[in-house]
Amino acid sequence: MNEKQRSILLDSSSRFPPPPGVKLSYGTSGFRADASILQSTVFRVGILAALRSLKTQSVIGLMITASHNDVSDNGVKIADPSGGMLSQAWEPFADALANAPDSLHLVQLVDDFVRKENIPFEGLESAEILLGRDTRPSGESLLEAAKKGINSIVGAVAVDMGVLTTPQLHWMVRARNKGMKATELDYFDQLSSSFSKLIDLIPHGNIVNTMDKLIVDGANGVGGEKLVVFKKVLQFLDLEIRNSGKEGVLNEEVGADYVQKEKVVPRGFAPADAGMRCASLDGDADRLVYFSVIPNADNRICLIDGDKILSLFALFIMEQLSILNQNECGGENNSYPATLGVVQTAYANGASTDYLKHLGLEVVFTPTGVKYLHEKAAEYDIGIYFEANGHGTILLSEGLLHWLDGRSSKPSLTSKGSEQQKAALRLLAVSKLINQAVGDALSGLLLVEAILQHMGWSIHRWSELYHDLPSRQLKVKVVDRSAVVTENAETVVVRPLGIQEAINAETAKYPQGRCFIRPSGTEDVVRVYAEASTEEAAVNLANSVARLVDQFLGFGSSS
Ligand code: G16
Repeated sequence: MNEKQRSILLDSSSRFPPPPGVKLSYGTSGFRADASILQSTVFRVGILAALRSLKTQSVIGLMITASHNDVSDNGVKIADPSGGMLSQAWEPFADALANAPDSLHLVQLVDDFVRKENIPFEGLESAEILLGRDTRPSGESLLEAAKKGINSIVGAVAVDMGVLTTPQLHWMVRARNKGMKATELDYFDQLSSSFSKLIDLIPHGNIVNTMDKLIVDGANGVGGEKLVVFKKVLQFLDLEIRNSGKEGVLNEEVGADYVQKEKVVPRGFAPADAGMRCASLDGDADRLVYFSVIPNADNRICLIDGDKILSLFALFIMEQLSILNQNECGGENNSYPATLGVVQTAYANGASTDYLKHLGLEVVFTPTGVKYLHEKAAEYDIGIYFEANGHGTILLSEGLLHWLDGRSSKPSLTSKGSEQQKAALRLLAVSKLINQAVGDALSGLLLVEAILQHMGWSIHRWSELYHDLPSRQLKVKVVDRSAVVTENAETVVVRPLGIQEAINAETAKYPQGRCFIRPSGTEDVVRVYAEASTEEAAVNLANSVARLVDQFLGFGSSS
């Protein structure tokens, strides 16, 4: 690092001292904490983003959001050139940078890392970082801190894209690096035109619920705001948007996280909505769940979670692949034997996994966190991944897309207007509609709507695909959540010693019992998930295991 760069870094970082006594970790999805202590962290992630852009010679994204967390929290994460999450290989550097005690240590860390990674750093190279933030009040000043961090690397330019959903920013980074146009208008254009294409390709006679209204809970966040704008250009969908941020508090008894965990109606919905098709976005619109209000049932809902969205997507993709696997004379067509796989986490309801396996699908498990699921799904020609909380997408390989649109050297598809060609066009439209960078509630919602219309299904028909096993999730506050170490995709606890045996003994008391604990990567809690044959049993199992967590990990109260 030359002298000029060193002195700029020393000077700027001395204005962003880290909060004393706080240790942060990059976590499931970037750094998250109370917004009041994040200035220094966000400034430093700005530096990291600039280095990542220099290293990859590509556009990088930096998003200020704490998604489903309380409005008083905030966070920061990086989008890599592909639009996906920051390479895991850089996470230790992110942790070290965020926790460097002072400017001198910070400059030393950057210097060492630049050498180790061979980052071009002569002050001649350029770097570009797209910045986005959600609607949290703290976002504006944190974004300024990020800009200061970026500007302290010579040659780096910060481009403020304004208030965005997290998936919009990921989409823009990906689009920019592919040489495509990448404004919000381009995003809406691509989504609405591919949605219209899917609707055009619906077999005659199937369209039954085109006129049915979909009611969306926007979590009082950015997703609701964006949908209000998007609705104006969207055809073939009757949308009513509630909790769009005008009145209520972000994520407070609204949004996908609340609906999925509590299984009750969010604010703004009433018994009069019983039977309607409803959907809920989370605070930064990267998660989506559906629900319907149960009539006369004390605010309870019939939840359609990420597992069931995954199942719907899988059925549609399988249908298209099976059409493609036949030739026009009804024989087999193996010119492109596409691989299809689905990825879940331990939170997936056991009934969903059984259902997917019963369909003949390959189901694999990873730890929680889109970064793990996405990586696994990318191993297939078509990889569908979803967390039960509604975070997921479908990835389609370049090889498959080339074949579908006739660019590959393999024998191509059959004649214009054939069923095979329509199936190919549907998959191509899916690849444009569903976000290829990350889970995206807006694009996921449009795909669900298109598939329901394609199938001619109501929300009730969809929900009947299988019946969830009763489940319960709890959070337990502990002294130090990092004391919990898990393995086997978070299904087994190896630290503290003895707790797994105690969990096993408790679980064995319940028919169809399944239970695990894991430290959250976004909140300062240990999470408990329990499943059993009845509602009461699932609740009892979760409560007993929460008590075990208290006993083993210090004091605390489960909620
Ligand atoms: C983030 C991650 C998700 C994860 C969720 C909860 O979602 O992107 O993959 O499921 O956090 O993680 P944890 O249980 O570790 O707190 P979001 O919507 O908050 O960005």
